[in-house]
Amino acid sequence: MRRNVKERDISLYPDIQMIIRCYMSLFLNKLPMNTLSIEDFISGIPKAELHLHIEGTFEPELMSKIAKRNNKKIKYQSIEELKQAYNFNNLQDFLNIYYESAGVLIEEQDFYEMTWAYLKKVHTQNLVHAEIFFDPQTHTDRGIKFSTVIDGIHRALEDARNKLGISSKLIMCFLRHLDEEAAIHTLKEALEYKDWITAVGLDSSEVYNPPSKFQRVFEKAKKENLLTVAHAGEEGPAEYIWEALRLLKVSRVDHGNHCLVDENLIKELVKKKIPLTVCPLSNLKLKVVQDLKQHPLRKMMDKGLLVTINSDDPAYFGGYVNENYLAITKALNLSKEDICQLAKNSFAASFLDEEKKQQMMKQVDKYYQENR
Ligand code: ES4
Ligand code: ZN
Repeated sequence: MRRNVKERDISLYPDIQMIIRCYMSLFLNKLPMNTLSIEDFISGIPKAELHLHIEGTFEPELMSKIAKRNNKKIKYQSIEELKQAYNFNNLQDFLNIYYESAGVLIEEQDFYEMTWAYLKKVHTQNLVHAEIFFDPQTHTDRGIKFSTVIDGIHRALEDARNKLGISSKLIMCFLRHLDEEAAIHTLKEALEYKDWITAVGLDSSEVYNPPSKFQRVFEKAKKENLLTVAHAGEEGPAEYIWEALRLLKVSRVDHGNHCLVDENLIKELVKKKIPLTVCPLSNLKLKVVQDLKQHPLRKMMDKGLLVTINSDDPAYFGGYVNENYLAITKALNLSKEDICQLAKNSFAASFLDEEKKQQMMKQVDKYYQENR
């Protein structure tokens, strides 16, 4: 791991380092007594996750346990064989396995356990706020009741709020490979649980399923005071990001990588402060980028875009939120200041109220002052 020159040079001489630090902290009140490694710095910083599919947190071990309990067969002979199938060439390769695996979820308790496992995991990563997608149609199309899905997820979110101190918002996604009528039907079912849902989103196969296909259902959701977000510009073109802004009136764009080919679009996103929820390990696994060193995050930050780091489908893409921060930090040589900016962005871009956002951003600043 590369550190900046000043840190690397003095780290060769621990005694001298300590003397210099004592001197500087006493007289200049600048450097703290001990400096965290970049891994520990990332691990400890308070952060929010804004792009996370709950079905994408379903780890093979839990999947296997729930499949047995429900007498469901999974296609693969062993957990190892299943994990080996996680070798995707594109979004569709991944989605095929993701939908298949979700098929073992039957009871409310199953949805609870999957959600609770995720929250317990990220609690160890100092995640303090999560805005979570769920895909009701993946389950209702198999005969699972909408209430079974949302009751289980909601119960785990409440437990996390009470026992782990993690706050959360729920975002219901429409599957864009299905038609708009199906989305409208799903929205109607969801309205019974309006108090539990903050926003609607759009996910699944992007190419040939543009945001314009869902303009009416998003208008209906807006009329019900739901916020809107949409996956756009992951595999699809910049034009889909324009459509998400103009037709779906989104508050955030999920992914948004392909905005960089269109200077006018960048200007619009910057001017309107529309956040992009970027997912580095997802982009690598689904070959949206060939190498993390070529990831556009740095360019996005330099352009003044409000970007955040997220894990998307951590059970499939090889890392939760901290692993995403660390991988992109190493690939692009991000500094602690950059990481601090990204953590602050995660709150600024969230659906928390303004007072809470300010409070959390102050906490990040304090952490940075104490650990830089
Ligand atoms: C997804 Cl990475 C990604 N893109 C689109 N839809 C999704 N659903 C779950 N993960
Ligand atoms: Zn996603």
